[in-house]
Amino acid sequence: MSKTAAPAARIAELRRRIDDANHRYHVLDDPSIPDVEYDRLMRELEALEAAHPELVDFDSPTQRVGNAPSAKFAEVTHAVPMLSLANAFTDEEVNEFVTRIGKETGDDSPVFSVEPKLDGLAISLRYENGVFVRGATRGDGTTGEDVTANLRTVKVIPLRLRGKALPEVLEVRGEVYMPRAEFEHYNIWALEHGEKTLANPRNGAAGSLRQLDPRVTAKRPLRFYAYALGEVTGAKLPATHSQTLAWLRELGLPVCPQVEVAKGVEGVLDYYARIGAQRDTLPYDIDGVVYKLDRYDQQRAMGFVSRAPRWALAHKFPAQEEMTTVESIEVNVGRTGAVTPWVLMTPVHVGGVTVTRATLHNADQIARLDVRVGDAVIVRRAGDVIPEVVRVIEERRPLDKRGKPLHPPYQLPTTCPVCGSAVEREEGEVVARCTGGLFCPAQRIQALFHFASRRAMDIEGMGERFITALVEFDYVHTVADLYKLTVGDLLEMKRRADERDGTTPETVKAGKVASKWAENLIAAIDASRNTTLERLLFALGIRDVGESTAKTLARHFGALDPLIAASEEELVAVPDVGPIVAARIAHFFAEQHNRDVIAALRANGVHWQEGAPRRASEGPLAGMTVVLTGGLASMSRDEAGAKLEALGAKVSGSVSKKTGIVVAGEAAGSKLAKAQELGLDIWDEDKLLAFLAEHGA
Ligand code: 5U1
Repeated sequence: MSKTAAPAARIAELRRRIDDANHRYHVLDDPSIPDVEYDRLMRELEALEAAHPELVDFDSPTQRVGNAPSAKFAEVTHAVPMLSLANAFTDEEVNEFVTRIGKETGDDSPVFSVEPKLDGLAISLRYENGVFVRGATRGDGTTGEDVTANLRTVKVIPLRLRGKALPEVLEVRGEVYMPRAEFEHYNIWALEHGEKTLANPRNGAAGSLRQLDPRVTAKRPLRFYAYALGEVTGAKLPATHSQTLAWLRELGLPVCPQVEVAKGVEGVLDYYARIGAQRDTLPYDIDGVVYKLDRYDQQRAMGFVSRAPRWALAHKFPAQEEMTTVESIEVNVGRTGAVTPWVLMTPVHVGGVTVTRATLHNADQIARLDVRVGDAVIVRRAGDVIPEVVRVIEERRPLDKRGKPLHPPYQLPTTCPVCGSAVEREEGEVVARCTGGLFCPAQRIQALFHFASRRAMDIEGMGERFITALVEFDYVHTVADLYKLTVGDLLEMKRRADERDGTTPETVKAGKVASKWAENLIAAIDASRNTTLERLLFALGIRDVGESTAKTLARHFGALDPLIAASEEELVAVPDVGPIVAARIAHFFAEQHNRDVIAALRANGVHWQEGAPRRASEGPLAGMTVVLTGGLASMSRDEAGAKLEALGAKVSGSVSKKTGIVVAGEAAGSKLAKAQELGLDIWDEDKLLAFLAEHGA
């Protein structure tokens, strides 16, 4: 249809094409048109609707974000109550559940639909004749809050269902959640834009939906997975839950890709173990898995007890949140001077590990939580991330005789507890920093620790105790001083540290062990002199220059001096370097003391190979993102990554629709599965080797 066709017809076509592109992009993860084309269609639709306001429809893709914040949410009575789930924590409880079903249905190996239990917020979506008309929170199960305007901003939630035979009424229940990576990205963005950061993905999801202004929700990276039905009229339901999920997918609703069917108790426990093993690598937080009897006739036979179906069970992973008491509030001073508050707590067992410390992130978080000494707090440990305080239980706050809190609100120190320099917080920054720079021993220790770390200069044996002693006894002021150390220095320093700590006795054997230790360490320092430009750049600890940026800079400039001489404009031209990072790099090299350190490193024999600049637009894999997964027989993944990068590729750790090639080695797992699901180009090791050989890498 041409653009000159009647506006109503063109508007209908644009809406259909945009809805289709949204579905392909957000639900199927398989974009059909480039972003620029999408933007163009959207702009054309907006212009047409602006010119013909009488044609604007509530379900138009332009109408996702309204602009009137509401004063409060209206109440919604659910046509069919939103259920809760019985919980199980042990295999025995799961066994009892399956046995009970076996007895009551006569099926001794029943089939279950098995699903991850997402850690988000349960909601209900109501579609009438295919159009999304209302969305509500679970509330108490009978009455929830009307959050329609906010849910309309969640792009994976279709405003109109797909297909021809649509039910008159379809209520879909599911979970709104925030993917872990998107949560991290959001917080980085929020820090850069002076907005409040989110405490964790679950709070992020729940808090975002409860915003009175949908424009705020629209900025939050929310997703949704459907997992159950509410009221349905005007449609014949399938016979099983798994078929229902397939039907919901056809209607354009997102369903979690990890949903499976499993048979009997062995099947469900196997699923529990597999999902448990993948838990830290899944893109979203979960707190267990859910088993649902698949056949609806069997579900009906089992019925309900109060609000929980007897045909479903949540099998929870060990708790990742526990309650404990704050014993003191301390601060750490990091490599860049960042002052990070944390709490020392009464030891508590969380998710299988005893924890005594939890981070409070920054002053904003302290203010938001109002954590005080003596408070009872909920601490949360997710995957291998640092435990964090998520909530204070205010009712348990210790009070004095007059009923006033025993401890005042906590304030960050105004001077650095390590070096006494002022602690300052720049305008618009969330993080407060010690202004002592390398004068501050804490910053010096962290800078050395980072410099020596495996992915930087890779100096084996430089543990924290040793580095602390080097700084405390004044053997090194800058990282370049490491290369002036002698075996004699190390032995002398060790003797002083032992004397002070009253540790090792002076025996001949101890003396020999110490000599060997010192010789090994000096040899490791010596070996690190021969390095690469990208390792050196990462090791220097320039703020916001991580491994990936260091690699890009090394490739782009080829040598250190042109990078030192580069202006901010030249730096912004480097892929993935934005104005803030460009300013940080330029500022770092403009400081005379940093240039002195680099000169001293060179003078002390640190060297690396330099070459011609290689811009990202060069090489046979230029512009291509490659993910390596599984084990390779012929080389390590790091080596393969370096070779691919030398051919222009960007090597990434996660698979997405933007990934160009996935190299799958031995025992590749969830990344390979995702690549297959997205229909990406997948190479085995032979294909990789042939490609590298063909391009002389
Ligand atoms: N994955 C999943 N989570 N979840 C929560 N399925 C599921 N089902 C639920 C709930 C409360 O309830 C159904 C049994 C209706």
